[in-house]
Amino acid sequence: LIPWPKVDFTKFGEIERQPLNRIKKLTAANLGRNWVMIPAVTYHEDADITDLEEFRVLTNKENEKKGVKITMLAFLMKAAVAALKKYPEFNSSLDGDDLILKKYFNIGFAADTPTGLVVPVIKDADKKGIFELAKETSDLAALARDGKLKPDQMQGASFTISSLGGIGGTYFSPIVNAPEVAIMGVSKAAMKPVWDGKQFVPRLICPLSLSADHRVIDGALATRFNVYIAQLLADFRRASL
Ligand code: CAO
Repeated sequence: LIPWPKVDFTKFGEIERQPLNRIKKLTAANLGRNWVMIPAVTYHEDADITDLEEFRVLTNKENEKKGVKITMLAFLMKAAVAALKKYPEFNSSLDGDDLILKKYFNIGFAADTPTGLVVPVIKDADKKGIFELAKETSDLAALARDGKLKPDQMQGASFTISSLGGIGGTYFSPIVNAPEVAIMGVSKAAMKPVWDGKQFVPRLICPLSLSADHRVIDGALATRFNVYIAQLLADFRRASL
């Protein structure tokens, strides 16, 4: 690689120098390595979450007194666990010429904080219900924002979800969080006209973007995984099959 350009920016105008904090330095080193070393491809899919969002809003109304709001992220985690069980290659890591298949389901989620990006981890997400997942993600996100996450609360993820849906966006290409082999990006759901065979009907469509390490996961498998997640989100009864 040729050296990074060294420029005296003061020649062109006023500047301010800000040293990167510890989190930003760590993130930069990790993301830089992952971007260069992982041959990742991003696969996009649209999930119809009209009925799920209606159920989420209704359930939250019925449980107002419970003090926990169920979130789309909790359903995404549940759907991810079901898809990881169906397609175990996604719950793996490369170790030399071996693939390590994990029998546990720890789901990391990207959390935006004032000091940078951190990834808290929900341990044993397969053993937790939607309310529990929602409560734990919101507690961990609050700890993350306050800079109070302990190292073990950020370790051991086997798959990561990066949800930007509360902010906006249509699709994006998340960077795989090594040594994991895939990451699911979620953007903002929007009402879209969908053809039902006779007419266009308004449906709430959520964009999903799955980046996967091509050394482990080929395009057909990634697309099957995405299609399955979209089917689960469209009709969550499938998760009980
Ligand atoms: N589509 C549409 N709306 C969505 C949505 C989606 N996919 N996901 C969440 N929302 C809405 C919710 O309905 C909620 O709306 P109301 O306030 O009207 O109820 C609002 O967004 C907030 O949602 P939430 O409380 O469920 O929180 P969240 O899931 O959006 O966020 C967290 C939690 C921790 C993921 C978030 O705070 C965060 O940090 N996101 C950024 C992650 C990030 O930086 N990723 C990039 C990493 S790579 O650079």
